[in-house]
Amino acid sequence: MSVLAVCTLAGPGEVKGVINFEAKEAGVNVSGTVTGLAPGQHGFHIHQFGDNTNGCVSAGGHFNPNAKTHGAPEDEERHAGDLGNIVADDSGTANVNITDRQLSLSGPQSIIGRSVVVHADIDDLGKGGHELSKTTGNAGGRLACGVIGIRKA
Ligand SMILES: [Cu+2]
Ligand SMILES: [Zn+2]
Repeated sequence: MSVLAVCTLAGPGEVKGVINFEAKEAGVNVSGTVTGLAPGQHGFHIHQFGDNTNGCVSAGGHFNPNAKTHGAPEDEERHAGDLGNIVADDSGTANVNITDRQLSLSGPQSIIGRSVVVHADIDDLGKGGHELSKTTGNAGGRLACGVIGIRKA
């Protein structure tokens, strides 16, 4: 039976959503909807801690179990948590459907118990030349976050 996980996104503002995770042959499928965004691209990552005690700040940095630098989802050199950007339409809704080979829902690098974070700005995927490009993609503030948990089937 495949492992299912889910994350409810919330923050101090209007942004919210639900993201589902399912382990498949081709990788982990990440799907769901985020609403309340400004139209355009927003950085979308798995962060290290499933801790929201001080809001999304407590989620820490990008989940990076292999000590890599920040990159694009298709890069070999990337944080495991680097899922790139989601794109909100004119109504502020982003429909997410990503299949990622570096994510795992089991074993020592499982993302269960960690956080999803949606950012205010675009993730430059490590290529923006900003001092933060190689750590965060310079994706700006944290609009919403949530802890990834095991989903009721
Ligand atoms: Cu992030
Ligand atoms: Zn990263």
